[in-house]
Amino acid sequence: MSFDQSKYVWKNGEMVPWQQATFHVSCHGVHYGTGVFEGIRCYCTDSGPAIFRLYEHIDRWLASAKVYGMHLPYTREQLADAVMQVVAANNFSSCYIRPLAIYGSDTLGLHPRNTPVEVVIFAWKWGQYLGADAAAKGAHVTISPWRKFSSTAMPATAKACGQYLNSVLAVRDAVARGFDEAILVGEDGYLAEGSGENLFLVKDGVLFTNDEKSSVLMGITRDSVLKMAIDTGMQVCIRKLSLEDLLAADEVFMTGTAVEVTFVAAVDGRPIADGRRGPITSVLQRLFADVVSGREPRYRHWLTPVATPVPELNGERVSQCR
Ligand code: PPE
Repeated sequence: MSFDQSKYVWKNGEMVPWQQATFHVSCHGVHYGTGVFEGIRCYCTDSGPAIFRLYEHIDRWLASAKVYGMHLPYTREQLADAVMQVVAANNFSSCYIRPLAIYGSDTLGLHPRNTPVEVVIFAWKWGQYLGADAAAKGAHVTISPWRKFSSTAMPATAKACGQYLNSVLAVRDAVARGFDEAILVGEDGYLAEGSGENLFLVKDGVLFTNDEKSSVLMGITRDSVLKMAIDTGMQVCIRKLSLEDLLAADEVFMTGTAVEVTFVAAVDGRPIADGRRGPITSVLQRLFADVVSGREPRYRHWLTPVATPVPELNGERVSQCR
C-alpha cells in the first residue's frame, strides 16, 4: 500500500493537492473518532476505470452519518460525482477510494454541537489486503480474545472511525501471534466478523453467513456475493454462526472491499477441511473477479464508469491495469 501516486484530494467541495489535505490538531474527529467513512474500489475494465457499487457505498456513508447525527452538506449525486473526480484527477485506472466525513475544529466537548463537518475523498493504490500469500494460499486466522462490540453499545452497521479501535486491537493481537487476520466473536458467543471483513462458511453445499443480528457491518461485498450465489443457483442460509460451525465447515472465506473474496485456510492452526480453496469459494471468487472487471454483462449495472482525462485509459486502448 502506498500513497506515492496520489496527487489530489477532494476536500470540502474542491480538489486540493495531497499535501494540503490536512486537518487541525483540535479536530473533534481526531480526538474522539467522530467520523464516518467508506472504502470503495475502482477497477480497470475494458472500457476504462469503473467504480464498484458506488451508489451503495455513498448510501451507506450517508446512513452511517445519519446514525451519528452528522450532516454532510452535499447531495448523494454530488458525493458520487466527487468520488469519480478523485479517480480522474489522479489518473488512476484502478484504486481504493476512501471517503471520510469527520467533525472538525470548534469544540472538544464530547457533544459536537455546531462543529463543522469536514468531508474528504481520496484514493490510492491498494493491492492485496492481507498480502499476496494470504490471497494465494489462504488466510490463517485466529479467534480474537477481543469481543466484537455489541450493537447495543455502538451501531455495528455504521462504518464509523472510533468503532474501528475494536478491530485494531483484534488485528494487532492476531498479527503479533503470527496470524493474518482475527475473527471476532460477539458478546452473545456467536461469531461476528473479521477485523475488516464479513465471514462466509460452506457446509454440505450450502452457503452460510450471518447478518446485523450478529453486530456485523453489512458489507457491500457480502451483498454482492450473496446475490451472485443465489443467481448461480446455490443454496444460501443467513443465520447466526457458531465457533463449531466454523471449525466443522467445508469451506470458509471472507469478503470485503479491500480483501475481495479471500479463502481461510486455517483457524488457530486447524485447517479448514484440507486447508485448500474449496470448489464453491473458487466459483464465487472467479465470478467476483469477472464481475468487477466488467466481464459479466449480468452485473454491469454494479459498475459506474469514470471518464478519465487520459484517453488511453478509456476505451479499447487499455492494455494493462496500472
Ligand atoms: N466488516 C468490517 C468490520 C469491515 O471493516 C468491512 C470493510 C467489511 C465487513 C466488509 O464490508 P464491504 O467492504 O462493504 O464489503 N472493511 C474495509 C477495510 C477496513 C480497513 O480500512 O482496513 C474494506 O474492505 O474496505
